Amino acid sequence: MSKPIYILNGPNLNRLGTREPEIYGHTTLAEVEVMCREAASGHAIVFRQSNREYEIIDWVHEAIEEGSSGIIINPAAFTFTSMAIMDALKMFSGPIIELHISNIHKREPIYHKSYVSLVATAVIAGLGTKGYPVAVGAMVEMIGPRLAKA
Ligand code: CA2
Repeated sequence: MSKPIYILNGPNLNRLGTREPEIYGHTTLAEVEVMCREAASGHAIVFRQSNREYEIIDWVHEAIEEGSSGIIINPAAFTFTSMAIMDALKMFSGPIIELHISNIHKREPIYHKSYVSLVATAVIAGLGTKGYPVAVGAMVEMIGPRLAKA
């Protein structure tokens, strides 16, 4: 049985679907979680959100200790500030997909320098919330099919 894919979400994403729909759309994070589970082809998913940097770091450590098969992370504003999340991700040996709902490169210069991109296997940005199931599909391809229990 493969180990879970961790999908981690950073600050304010618990409010997704409630403001700036022209950038982030109308879909809520709970609906995004459902989309991810549907795209997972039977792989286990751990889906979490926090407004606290330390909690995201602890979850990366948990993913490492659990032997998680891959991490998908939307670090939100921590993308541009957190060397600590970058350092934690560096310790993870599996694939990492950095995900953004908006195309951060099309936005103001403060959104252009991602610490997480320096350690990510791949980056998805600008697909809206549909980027999440796309990331899950890509992750499933990278880690291979779910193995049935012997
Ligand atoms: O596009 C993304 O997914 C971002 O990671 C979202 C972050 C922003 O700081 C990044 O530059 C790009 C902001 C998340 C704000 O959360 C929201 C809360 C309510 C409605 C919409 C977004």
